[in-house]
Amino acid sequence: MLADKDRIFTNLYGMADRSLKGARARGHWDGTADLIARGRDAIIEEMKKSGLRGRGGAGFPTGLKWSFMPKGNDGRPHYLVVNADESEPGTCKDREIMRHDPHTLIEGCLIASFAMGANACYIYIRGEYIRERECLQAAIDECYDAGLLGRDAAGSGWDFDLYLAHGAGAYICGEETALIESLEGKKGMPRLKPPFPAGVGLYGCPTTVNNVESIAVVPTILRRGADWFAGIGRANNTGTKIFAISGHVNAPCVVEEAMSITFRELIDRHCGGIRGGWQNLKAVIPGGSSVPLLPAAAMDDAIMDFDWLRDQKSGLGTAAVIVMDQSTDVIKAIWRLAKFYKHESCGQCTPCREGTGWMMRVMERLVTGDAAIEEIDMLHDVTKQVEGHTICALGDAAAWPIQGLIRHFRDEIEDRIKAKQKGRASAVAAE
Ligand code: L3W
Ligand code: SF4
Repeated sequence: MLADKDRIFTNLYGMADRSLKGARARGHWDGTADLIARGRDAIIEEMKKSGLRGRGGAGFPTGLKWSFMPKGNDGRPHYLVVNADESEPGTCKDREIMRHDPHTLIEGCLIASFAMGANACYIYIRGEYIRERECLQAAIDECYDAGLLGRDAAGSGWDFDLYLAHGAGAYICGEETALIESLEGKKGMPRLKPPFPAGVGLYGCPTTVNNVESIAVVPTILRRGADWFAGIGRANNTGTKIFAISGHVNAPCVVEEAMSITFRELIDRHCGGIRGGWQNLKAVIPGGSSVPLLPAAAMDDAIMDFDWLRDQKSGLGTAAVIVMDQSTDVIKAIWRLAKFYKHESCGQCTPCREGTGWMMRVMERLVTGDAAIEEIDMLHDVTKQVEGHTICALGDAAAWPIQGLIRHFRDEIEDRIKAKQKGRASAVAAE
């Protein structure tokens, strides 16, 4: 369990003043120039030591990612891009940071940009986040007025500009290279990787794309030290983590907790338990719609972190925990996700463009029971044809929830098909 003194996001619920004055009172922007004076290499080393892994879904080590940025000056500007296109179903954690704690993100942008030699940073914010955009812009304006951004930002000697760019409602623009395309004014379509953005990113220049939460924790890690951050959670899964818990719990919430907290403690402590009691739990999607669901039995001793959930063939993803009780039609729930991915596919690669539609249509028949039993294996085969064969991870994200459904709820799918067949046979006999 996370002690109050270890919370990074001290205004997650908007109970305090989110303005610069309030943020300063809570310790933000305190000695920023001194943190920067440590130098690029020292900052990147400290981030590596902290063990921070990206909070946007992939869990890639943040310090390592920063170290991919070229060290020397090859004449190209460097950029930091903050991925605030929070669109993963179930995910609403970055929203709370931008609404209520924008200064920790802005200070993080300055420090991270300095560490990577970037004089400019773009925050790409989800188009629907209008209120968050206004909060963030107001905070950015305050920072320019106070000399924390712009020339000699925060007295650090580093010139730094921060821009806010608005998305237009496409989920795929949360994929880092589609986001870059969109920032460049083009249609948001993912690029092939490699080259990775660190080599060829925004306008062909070295770019690092990081999630909002990943950047917002940077100032506190540097102030309190990598060892403090690494001491929370467990090896390879360190630090604090914001969970967004929705669905059939008594009190859905967004909460900052220790990484590797057990599922049971997370739900009992912060959500008042499962609706109807723990025996009523049916399944959980532990990390946003892109990771496979797990059945109740697997959640008994579940540890909410990257490695434990990966070992269960699921994942921490964005830490959007979607809880489903016994009243849930899990087949229909996964069909709804299949529909989402079909709608959000950018269509540029065949396995995803065709596969998402195909998977959605079979899922539709599984929901009503109007499928043949053999179609379950056929559907699984199709997910395997899509997985790993596409330009970006959306193809995998569309395949994995269906694989999870078949892995854990095959009986329920078969029962529905058999019940439908039996119903049909009885109707024919009655005629
Ligand atoms: C340089 C190398 N850079 C990897 C960088 C890469 C990226 C990061 C992670 O997808 C996942 C996806 C969604 N040299 C590098 C390198 N990098 N090798 O490291 O890369 P990768 O490919 O593992 O993941 P990704 O493409 O960033 C992200 C899943 O997250 N997801 C989706 C979340 C959606 C949101 C949202 O709503 N905005 O976050 C949730 O689980 O399915 O698997 O930066 O460049 N050799
Ligand atoms: Fe577009 Fe899907 Fe291919 Fe990604 S996997 S590039 S979303 S068609």
